[in-house]
Amino acid sequence: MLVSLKEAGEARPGLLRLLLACMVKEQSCFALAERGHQRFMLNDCHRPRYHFLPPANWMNDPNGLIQWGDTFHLFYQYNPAGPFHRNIHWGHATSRDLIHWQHQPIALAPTPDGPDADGCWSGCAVDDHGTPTLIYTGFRLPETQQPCLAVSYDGMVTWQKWPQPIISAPPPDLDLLGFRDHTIWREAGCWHMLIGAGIRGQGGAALHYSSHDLRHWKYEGPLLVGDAGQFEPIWTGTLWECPDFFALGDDHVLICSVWDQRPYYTIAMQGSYGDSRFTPHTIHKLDAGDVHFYAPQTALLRDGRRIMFGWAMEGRSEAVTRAAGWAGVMSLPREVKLASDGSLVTIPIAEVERLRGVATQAAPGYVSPGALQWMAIQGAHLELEFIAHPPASGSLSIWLRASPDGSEATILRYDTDTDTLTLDRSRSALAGEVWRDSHHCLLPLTVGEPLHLRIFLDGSLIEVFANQRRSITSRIYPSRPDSLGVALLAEGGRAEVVALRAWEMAGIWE
Ligand code: DQQ
Repeated sequence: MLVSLKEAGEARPGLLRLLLACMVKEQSCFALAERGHQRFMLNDCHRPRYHFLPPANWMNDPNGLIQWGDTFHLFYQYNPAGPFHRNIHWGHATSRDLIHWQHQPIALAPTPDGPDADGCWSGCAVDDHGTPTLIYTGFRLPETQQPCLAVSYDGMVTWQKWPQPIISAPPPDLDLLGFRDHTIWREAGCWHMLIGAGIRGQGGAALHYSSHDLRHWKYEGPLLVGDAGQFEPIWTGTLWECPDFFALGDDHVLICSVWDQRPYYTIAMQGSYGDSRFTPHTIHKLDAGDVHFYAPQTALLRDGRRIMFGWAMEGRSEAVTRAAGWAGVMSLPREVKLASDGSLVTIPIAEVERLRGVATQAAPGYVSPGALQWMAIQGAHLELEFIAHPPASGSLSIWLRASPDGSEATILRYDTDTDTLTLDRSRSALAGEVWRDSHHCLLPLTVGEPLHLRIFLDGSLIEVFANQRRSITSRIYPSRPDSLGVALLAEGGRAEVVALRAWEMAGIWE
């Protein structure tokens, strides 16, 4: 295991001794660090309890999501040396129900002098006729990215790397900005793979390859190339990271994470696939929380559901993150479905309800305009279900993580006149180096249709699912310990509350 003591010492000086001990025996390192960090982070009110995250340090993309026997495996981009993105490994966790997780030893670590010497970047897992196989991006400074492969013969405990990259270089006729991240599927007796890329002067691209043995690949051309200059209906950036591609209903779906100097958001395109090309008919942002729902990956389960995890990036300064000792959270597992109008939606998988504990509920009634109405609900790790008819003109807001005087609050507002749902973070934290911009999405309601929100609060993570159509994932860092309240505010007219229920959510660690 590669641990930079300088970085570790910078991140948490108190852990330096622990990490020195870790160098003696790699596998015990993880367990030791886990125990040390867990003690240290026990009182961290921003740390989520029912969303997946590593015991400590940095996590970004979900990788290699796969169902194997009766176990789900989730790998993830991980830096065991500190809460910052460097020298990336593949962390590993397992679950029997996609909700409760157990940490496993690190799966992949960079090999000095190997094609992944400076990082094992994102990729996927496949079942190669009974052998678990990881295809990932080997990264070497300054900018070499090469597809690599590793297999496990002991039930995914240890991994053996294929000695050389499985594709030595990108197609020579393409001037690329990046060549990384993999999704693989079977089609007509053959393996197919997409690699995320960006073609200089054109835009993001998903490059299509085929293979009979996962080790020798033929370039089939670009599945799709974006247009970096176009901003309508959605700007698709200069590089596509973490492509994911699958059939859904009569359509195919291509999901890409839009990058240009930095991550922006994730797009989902629905369209038709044939002759090695994809023709999108629709494109939309997958989640209105933009950068806080990034690099998602899906897996098809044996029961037919396609499920997805996304990475919820931090929304606070690097200095504060380093002091916290951890960074990055996974979204709840979501099911990817088609709504009745044929559009793609993501909703929490049904199993999430197993985490529901003590319930509180508010009586149905009306919210008069202009006066903040406090609810008898408190908490930082809650699920809320809110069904209401907003005023015919004006807005209805639910204040979350609100301090008793209302000065600190995260405000989720539905504006009837503009059909817009807004997650307003401007007052989420009265103090601290945190991001305070708002997220918006259009949510036109049909005649008589109520606003129906499911809201998941988990420390610094908030996930909102609106009318089974839209989601907003974001990060908030309330500064006051008493910012735990929930209140309603109608403006411009009276709102009718049909139901407001809340559950205390249980933790997910086995
Ligand atoms: N994260 C990985 C890359 C990917 C990016 C590196 C997306 O493989 O493009 O950690 O967040």
